[in-house]
Amino acid sequence: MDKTAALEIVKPHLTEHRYIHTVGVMETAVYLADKIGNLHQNEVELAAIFHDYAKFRDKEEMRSIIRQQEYDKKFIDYGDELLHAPAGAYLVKTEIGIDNEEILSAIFWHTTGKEDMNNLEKVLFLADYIEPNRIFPGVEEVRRTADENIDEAVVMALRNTITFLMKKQQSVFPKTLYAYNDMVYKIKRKANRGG
Ligand code: DGI
Ligand code: FE
Ligand code: FE
Repeated sequence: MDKTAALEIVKPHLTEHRYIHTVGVMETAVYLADKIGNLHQNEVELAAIFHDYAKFRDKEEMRSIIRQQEYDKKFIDYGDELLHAPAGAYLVKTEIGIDNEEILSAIFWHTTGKEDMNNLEKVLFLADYIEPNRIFPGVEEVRRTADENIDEAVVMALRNTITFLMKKQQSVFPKTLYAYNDMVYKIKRKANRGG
């Protein structure tokens, strides 16, 4: 499926605001992927185009998908904002017919992150955070960092999200903390080895 066809398919599922966000994520993800170098552009585009596919689905429908597929129950317990990522991955597979596991995994983890993220998972997670239509405190610093070092930028995005949730007295999905710890550890280990 090419990007034009994918955008036409996703459009009726999104509000105009969310569609504009989606195009921003797509362009940012391709930009970040170019820096990394070893990703397939079409996979990057499709992951980005469909990442918020389920954003406006009925919450109970999404909960029932998570139960039926036996995904981690914590996706239901830690706040409704998390539902659209795993439910979206499932619906993109079953309704759109995308069965590329890399794309599906990037969509599945795009909200929370997880430990040991691969390049496509990092690119989508970060692009979702820094695409040009995002405006919130700290985003400009993450954008600048993304130009220099994608891993450092992912850590900043994770740190900001965790801090934001904590300030609002909200719980933090465990995998988000694992993602943060895992990447901080790997960046330190790399620095200690001298590159
Ligand atoms: O779907 P988007 O708005 O483009 O972005 P997203 O999929 O990253 O969702 C952002 C929302 O998810 C935002 O309200 C914060 C929330 N969120 C992200 N990580 C966690 C989280 N909420 C909880 N409870 N726990 C998390 O770890
Ligand atoms: Fe999302
Ligand atoms: Fe998004």
